[in-house]
Amino acid sequence: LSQGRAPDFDVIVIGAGFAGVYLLHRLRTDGYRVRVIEAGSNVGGVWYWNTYPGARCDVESLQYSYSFDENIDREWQWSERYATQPEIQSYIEFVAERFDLKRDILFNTRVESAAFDSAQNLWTLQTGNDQSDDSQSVTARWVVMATGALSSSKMPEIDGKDDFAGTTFHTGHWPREGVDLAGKTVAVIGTGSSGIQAIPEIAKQAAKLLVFQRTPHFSVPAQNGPIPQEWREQWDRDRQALRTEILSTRSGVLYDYGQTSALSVSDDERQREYEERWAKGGTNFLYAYNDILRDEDANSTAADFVRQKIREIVKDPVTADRLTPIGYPIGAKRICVDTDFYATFNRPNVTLVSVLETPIERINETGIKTSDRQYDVDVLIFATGYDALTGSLTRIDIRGSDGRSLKEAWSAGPYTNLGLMTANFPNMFIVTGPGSPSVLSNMVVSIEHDANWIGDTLNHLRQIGATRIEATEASQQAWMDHVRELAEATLYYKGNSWYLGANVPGKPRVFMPYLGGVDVYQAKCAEVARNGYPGFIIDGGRVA
Ligand code: NA7
Repeated sequence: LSQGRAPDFDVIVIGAGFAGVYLLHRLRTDGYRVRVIEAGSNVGGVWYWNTYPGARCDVESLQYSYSFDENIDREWQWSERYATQPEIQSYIEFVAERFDLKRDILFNTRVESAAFDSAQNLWTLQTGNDQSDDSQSVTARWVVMATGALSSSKMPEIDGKDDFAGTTFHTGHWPREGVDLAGKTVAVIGTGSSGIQAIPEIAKQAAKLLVFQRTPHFSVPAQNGPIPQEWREQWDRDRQALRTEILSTRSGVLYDYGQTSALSVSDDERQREYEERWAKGGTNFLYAYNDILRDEDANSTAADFVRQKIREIVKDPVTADRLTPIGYPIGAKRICVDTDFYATFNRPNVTLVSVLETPIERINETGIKTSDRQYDVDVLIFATGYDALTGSLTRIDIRGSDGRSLKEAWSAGPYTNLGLMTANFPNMFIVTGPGSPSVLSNMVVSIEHDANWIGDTLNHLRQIGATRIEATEASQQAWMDHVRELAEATLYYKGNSWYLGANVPGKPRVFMPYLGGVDVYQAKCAEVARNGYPGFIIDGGRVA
């Protein structure tokens, strides 16, 4: 680069999911030259890739949607309480079209590397695509990683994965042309949220379904259906007030947050409360009392209730036993929300294999070999999860101001100030990054917040004529200590979850989401901006 060359763009946003789509609209409206780079052929992000049968959101549709434009909010009518993947995908496309966003999105293009030039304060990105070996180079002053917290899929460490001769894929890369499962013997490995949503649908299509489960997960019923008329009317009437109320909650979701301890009420009353919440459906169940995620005894009351439900629903006692989660608190691994998951095991064409009892030895040409037998299958589906929060960032070769890669900088765990920036990677912002509420909040609410904070920050920098901002090492150390302390005070710390990186061998055990609440988090971010960005360095130390 010649000295002083203007960057190709003011901002490059990586990813065109909920975050990238809104960022493009917001930053373009504010007058920036923005380019979004997206690996898929359309907008949507995880909702573009996760086309497996049964894929659906487990936050209510009315709340899992943008708030920034009242017109789109009014115009779009969700058909169900919990929207399906196709409906969410159509919604994101509808928004992209409304604001004519696609003309500034480069599709079918992957960012392979990004390097910061400290002399000129700009980023150079190398991109590639699956169709050719060509690599393009593009520069920008600012880069926003809108790459998703659960978008880097994770294959299991099982020998012989490549030997399988039949059809095989990960739920996060379901074949776009669809798969015909009729008459087939299908195996699903993994029973987290994706598996639990897909399994009941696959069971209806396939001749035979084998489910390979490692840890049984806790799941509550969605009780999905049409949006109740009175709720829809209330939403239409009080939309603004409800949207504001959402921001005053811990999770960015209007739940019925119980204010008392589970241990402060009688057994009968507690049972009634859990029954009521079970019948209403959704993760609201976990908020029945204020100490379910803090106190082991309180937690056991909720966990035992779900265990009892499993025994009631599943007819074969051995299968019921295998499906029953033990040894970790409910909620410590992300709670799943299902439609007929447990009842699916009453179908004659469905078999549960516990790999804790009979471990998978290897995958071979015809199927799966466990310690006790061979299972021949036509289709092998991995519902084995994601390298959460950091995976989509560290798989890009990102080099900061000292030439070090992000992967190296985060080798002992991710460090960010407020989840938004990391030291030595100036001018790079992260949306819903590690250290922010992210996956423990309503993602759309957190995405809009982060995008607005980034937009406001860029406006501030433009106003003062600054070309560089970075987080300090001290601020991110303090912030991540705070994130850890908050987590240590809860039962979230007691599960082998992807919140802790436990599902990826070798990943440092660091609790990544911020647990202080969406309300508190957003107030803290606003305060930092208001106070002139303490914890960040602007233009090498100039006082803003
Ligand atoms: P999850 O929740 O990480 O689930 C992955 C599942 O795959 C889980 O049951 C794992 O068991 C299982 N798994 C992983 N590796 C193996 C091996 N080697 N053998 C057997 N089973 C294995 O991912 P999801 O896609 O379901 O959900 C991710 C999030 O996306 C979800 O929470 C929503 O927020 C959206 P384990 O529990 O590790 O024993």
